[in-house]
Amino acid sequence: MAIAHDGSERTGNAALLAWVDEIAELCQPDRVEWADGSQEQYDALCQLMVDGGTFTRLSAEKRPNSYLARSHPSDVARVENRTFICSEREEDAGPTNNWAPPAEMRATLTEVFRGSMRGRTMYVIPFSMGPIGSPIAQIGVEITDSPYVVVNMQIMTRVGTKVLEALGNDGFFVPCVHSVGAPLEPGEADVPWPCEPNIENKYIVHYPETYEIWSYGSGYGGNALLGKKCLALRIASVMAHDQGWLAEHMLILGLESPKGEKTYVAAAFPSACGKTNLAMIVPPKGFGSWKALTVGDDIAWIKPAPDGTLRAINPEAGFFGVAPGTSYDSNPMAMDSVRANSIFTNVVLTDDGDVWWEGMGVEPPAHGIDWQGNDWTPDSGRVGAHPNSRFTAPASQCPTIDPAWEDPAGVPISAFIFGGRLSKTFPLVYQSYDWNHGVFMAATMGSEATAAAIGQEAIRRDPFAMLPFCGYNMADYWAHWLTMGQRTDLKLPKIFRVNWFRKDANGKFAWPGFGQNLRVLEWIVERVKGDVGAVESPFGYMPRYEDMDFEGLEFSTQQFGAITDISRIEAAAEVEEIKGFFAKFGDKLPAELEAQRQAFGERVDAAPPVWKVVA
Ligand code: O2Y
Ligand code: MN
Repeated sequence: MAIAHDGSERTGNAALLAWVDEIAELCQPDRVEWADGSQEQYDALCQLMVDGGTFTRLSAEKRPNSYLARSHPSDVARVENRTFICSEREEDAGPTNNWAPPAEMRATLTEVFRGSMRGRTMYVIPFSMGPIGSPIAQIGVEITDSPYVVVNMQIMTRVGTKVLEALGNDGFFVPCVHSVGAPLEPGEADVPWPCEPNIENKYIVHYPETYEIWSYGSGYGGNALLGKKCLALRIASVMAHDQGWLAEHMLILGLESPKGEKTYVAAAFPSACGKTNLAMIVPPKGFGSWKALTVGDDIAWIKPAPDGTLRAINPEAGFFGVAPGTSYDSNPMAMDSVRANSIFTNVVLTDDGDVWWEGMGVEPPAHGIDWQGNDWTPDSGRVGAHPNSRFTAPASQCPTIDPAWEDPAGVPISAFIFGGRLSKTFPLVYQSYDWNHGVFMAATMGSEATAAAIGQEAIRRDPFAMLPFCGYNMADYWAHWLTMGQRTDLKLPKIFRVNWFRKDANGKFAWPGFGQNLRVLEWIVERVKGDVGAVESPFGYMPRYEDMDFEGLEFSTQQFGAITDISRIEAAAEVEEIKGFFAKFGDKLPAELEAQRQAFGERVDAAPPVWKVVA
């Protein structure tokens, strides 16, 4: 018998009501509660979790209205080997995704989800990815048995009654079903972090043809907050392909020149390249006349506007950032964003009711409780915070949030920037010769392989930083980007690659990075406007020393050489390695990309043994 709930008082959307009934019937929760987006409901759910031991309320003085959660030790990150793209044909998922036949997966999941919410409340969360009503936004509805998910979704997305109003009686929504996979028998006590501890029993499943998401067994981050990686990237990348737009793993940054001109850029980086720091970059001392303003730190949805510009929204409303390494030195804006109204997961609890993590830039507490709930001291020989510990904070709390960050029309993108962590070969910055060359630069990006992986390939490729997030065949995704470049009605952004991580002959970073990266962004903005020079190199257009602004920074022409010289042998090795990488995509590889590889090879062959910006 269907469980009674007040859904029909909230929405006349018959498809939504029928789907909620169907999922309730399958998962057999004790009750159903709809998320209305109110502060009262948020506070009540937080209190429920404090009472149940999931949340610890932090000090009202030190972290007002903030909480700490500790996950189960087995449930600390996204589970890529249990993430599936279930397209009808295996080739449509492609060689970089796990594929399973959809009918088989549906049968498996029906059994896995049957009764999975017994003893729990099933929450229905209507959410908007993007400002409600924006032509670029999409509506999703997540069903979950985790109150932790509800409150995190309330920070990360726009949730509740207003979304149902925008959905109307026949609007489209992406259905997202989530269960922690820990039903309770009658009288059984709950645990602070229920989940399915066996990784083989976790499932993060996407049906790209029907735009559906099912997630089972994990309560953590990208596995459970289904608006983020599952909808905003994997499913949205398919929608974008179908509908002629772009769903990208990119930050969005507004750069204001001393003249007050605003230029927006979108940038993609693999993990561990300082993406969040760049999204909230603060101009360095002596370079204060440029301003940087944040629109988004992780995801960009970009649609052609009638005037041909590509306009981007941040589909999220909050930051789900990595805590370790975040400090007032590395990212003061993130630190200010988490001063209140935030949720911390798997960091250290200090004795005075605050939080601490490695790399926070403040002395560790003499004593605290670590991410696993154990007593911890700095000399315990263990980290206090899990390396993937997180903060969830409203984006509106970022002091440098861009005034247009919630503009339903989005912001016009003038440049795409792609990066990686590479200690040699790749210069600080270069611009593509044209759109197809830019797509080639992004398709082949990546970071240096760790010592363990060296031997197979020098660079771990992460095309467009989309490797775990592209919901279809990566080669078809490249083809989609190439197609966008053929549209004569579009004002296409210029494309750049950057590398903050080149090392000098002594093995030291050759570029100071962090706030100084704004100098590179200045060159990029001026290139977009056609206001600054460049020279042709084997990689692309590169700045000369005099094309960059080093005022206030001691940076010699020799140091500039250390981040711009190109070794012909190293570049030729890159041309060869890309051949092996492209081979994985077989016949699907767009011919334009192999042509770009060959043109790159010809430029490298024609270069002197050490190519220099000034010969
Ligand atoms: O580990 C997780 O579940 C989160 S992963 C994540 C979170 C915020 C932004 N980006 C990412 C990512 O993996 O790219
Ligand atoms: Mn990300």
